[in-house]
Formats: sequence, C-alpha cells, structure tokens
Amino acid sequence: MSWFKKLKQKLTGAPETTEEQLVEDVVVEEKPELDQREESAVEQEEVEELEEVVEVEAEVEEQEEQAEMTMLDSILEDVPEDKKKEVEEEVSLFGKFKLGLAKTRDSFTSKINDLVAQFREVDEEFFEELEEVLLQADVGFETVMELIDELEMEVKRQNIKDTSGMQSLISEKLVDIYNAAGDDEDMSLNMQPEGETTVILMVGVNGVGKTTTIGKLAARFQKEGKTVMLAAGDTFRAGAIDQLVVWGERAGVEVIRQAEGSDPAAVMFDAIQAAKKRKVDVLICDTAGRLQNKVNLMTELEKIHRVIGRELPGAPHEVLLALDATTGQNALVQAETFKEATDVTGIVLTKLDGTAKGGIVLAIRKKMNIPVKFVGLGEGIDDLQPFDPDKYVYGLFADGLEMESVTEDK
Ligand SMILES: Nc1nc2c(ncn2[C@@H]2O[C@H](COP(=O)(O)OP(=O)(O)O)[C@@H](O)[C@H]2O)c(=O)[nH]1
Ligand SMILES: [Mg+2]
Repeated sequence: MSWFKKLKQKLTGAPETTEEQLVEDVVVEEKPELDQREESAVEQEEVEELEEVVEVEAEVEEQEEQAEMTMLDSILEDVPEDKKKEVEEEVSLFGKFKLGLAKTRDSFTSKINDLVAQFREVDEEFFEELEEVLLQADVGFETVMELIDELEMEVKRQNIKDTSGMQSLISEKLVDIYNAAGDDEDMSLNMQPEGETTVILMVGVNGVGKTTTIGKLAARFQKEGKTVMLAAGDTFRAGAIDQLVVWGERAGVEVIRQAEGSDPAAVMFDAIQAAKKRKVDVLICDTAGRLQNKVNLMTELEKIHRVIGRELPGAPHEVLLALDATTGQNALVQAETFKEATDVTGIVLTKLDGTAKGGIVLAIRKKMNIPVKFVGLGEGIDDLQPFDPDKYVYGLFADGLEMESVTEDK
C-alpha cells in the first residue's frame, strides 16, 4: 500500500475503497457521456471508431480533472459528513506545511523528480544520486545512510524494477525513520492539570525566533481558551522587552517586565508571583540569547531555572529550544550547547519556510534525541504548527505524491 493510501486511511478512519467499488464508480461516470456522444454520432459510419476516440477523450479529461484536484481534496471526498469538519481542519494543516516547505520542495523534490525521470530503473547509480540529493537538503548523514539501506532492502523485497513510485516509498520510509528515532516519546507539551500554572521557558541564541514563537504560542493557547501571561526575561538587548510587549498586545495578554539591564531571574520571580496570584494557565518566559561563552549561558540558565523551580515546584514544565532552520548544521551545534547547559524538553524549529534545506528536521531528530515539538512556517501569528512527520513529508513531496496517487488510482 502506498504512503498516500495509508494516510488516507489514517485521516478518514475508513477502510480502503475496494476494487469493485472503484470499477462501479468508473462505469457510472462514463456511461451517460458515452450515450450522449453516441446519439450525435448516429449519422456517422464508424461508430465504433468514434467510441474509441470518445473513450480516450473521457479518460484524458478525467485525468486532467484529477490532476487538478489535489490528493487531499480527494481524501475529503470520501469523508463521512459527521467527520468532515475535523478532517477538513487536518487537511488545511497539510496545506500549511505544503506552503511552508515550498522552498525545500522546489529544490529537493524537483531534484528527486528529475532523478526518477532520468533513471527509469532502480540501480546502484540511482541510489548514489539520491544519496547526494538527500545530503544537500541537510537530512544528515546518518539518516541518509539509514534511508538508503531501507530503500535498497524494500526494493529487493518487493522486487521493484522501475523508479516510478519511489517518491511514495521514500516518504513512507522517512516517516518510519522519524518515528523509530523516538518511539516512546511524546511530541505534545507537558501541560499541567486545570487550575495549575504551566511554565514554559524559551531558550536559544539571538535572532532564532524566540520572541516571535512566544507570541505565536500565546495566541495559540488563547484560542484554546487558556489564560496566558508572558515574562520579559530578555533584559539584555535593547528593544527586546518592547518587542515582547508588542506581541503581548497583539495576543491580548499581560507581560511582566522590569527595566532593561535588570536581572532576568528577578523578572522570573515577579512573573511566577503574578501568575500564581492571577491563576493563569500558562506562563511563557522569554530569555536572552547571548552565547558569548558556555559557562555564562549555563550559569544564567541555571539561575533562572532555580528561581522558577523554587517559586513553583516542578516548574518549568517545558524548556523549549528555538533553532533557526536556515542556519543548517549550525543549529545542531547550538542544540548540543544548550542541551549541556539546561534540560531541553523540546525543540521549536523556526523559519522552515525560509530554507531549501528543510531536511534539517530529520537530522535534528536523529542526532539530538529531543523531539521537535513545533515548527515555524512563517512570520504570521498562526504560522507555528505542532510538528507532525506525515504533514512534513507531505510538505516535502506534495506534487510528486499527488501525481503518483492520480496515476495509481487508474
Ligand atoms: N520566515 C520566518 N521568520 C521567522 C519565523 N520565526 C521568527 N521569524 C523572524 O525571525 C526574526 C527574529 O525573531 P525574534 O523572535 O526576534 O528572535 P529572538 O531573538 O530569538 O527573540 C524576526 O524577524 C521574525 O519575524 C518563522 O517561522 N518564519
Ligand atoms: Mg527575543
């Protein structure tokens, strides 16, 4: 079964359409058209020949129609009424990943498509070229090796000869590899039960998108009906506090702040007191991202951590590390540093929309053993999405998979 079919089943919760049903659909669709054309052709001698032409025409038309209809639209067609809204929302998220990964798809997938076109047969050379393309997309050495091994095995097992259908196989294997890297791991946020405050600490170097992500998260929680408070812990950089205040205004949430240059741990102290007093559901804390040396970073983060934990036992409940996807392998180095400095519980990979090397998600997953919990797919307030390997892989391969699914249904 192709990746697309599996996805379809997952989304609709329905078993696959049987061959019989498919045949029935086709017959019902084609008949009236044939009848009409037949009538107008009564005068002509070679009805049979015309019928053939009509059939081909109808087929081409149908193919064109289906190509226009995206793969996900076709999923929606099969959804029962009572599930439609839910699945529609899911499908619109697939669209968001598709949009956000346009740059990566343009370079990465078009190269894979070229490969498939160039090499009709799956052979050693095909795999070598594929390896090269994957490495260029920053998928990471280990992941690429594992993927190629898996593909070679699958090709042998299924006795696959030609390269059509490879996009689907690669998609499936990428999702498998992603999931296998952290089987027992939870990608959702560690939220406290109702009535208790969840504290999220945002860390990462300057410019990676911490403050922006906090703003997006605040809006997200609010949409879910939660009360939110922000702590302006980046007291170091001029303008950093104001920037958070602007996001706070945009999302309509209170921002706890002190003057520029004050001790970030003191801001956290204030914020925890205020959060307890107002009984807010979520407190999100911004921090400064200066990384002139690891010792300073460690001391500062440790102090912040300690103060938060002392004022609210068990907090912070999440330490989210923001990494900028456009920095490629450098993001991995940063992740190492922060992992040593503090207990990072999740990664927010920002600016995926701004890079052609979106394969970095896989490299991070393989190397860091920390779940990517959110990805940034743009600068807008709702451009932060929970990471989902299926949506991500769809975003990488959308066009190729859609074409495949159309031909596969034939
Ligand atoms: N395209 C894009 N830009 C982003 C994203 N997240 C953040 N940015 C931009 O990155 C820049 C730095 O963000 P900021 O939140 O100030 O980073 P901080 O220094 O870590 O707090 C800003 O111009 C943001 O608009 C994203 O997901 N996509
Ligand atoms: Mg900031």
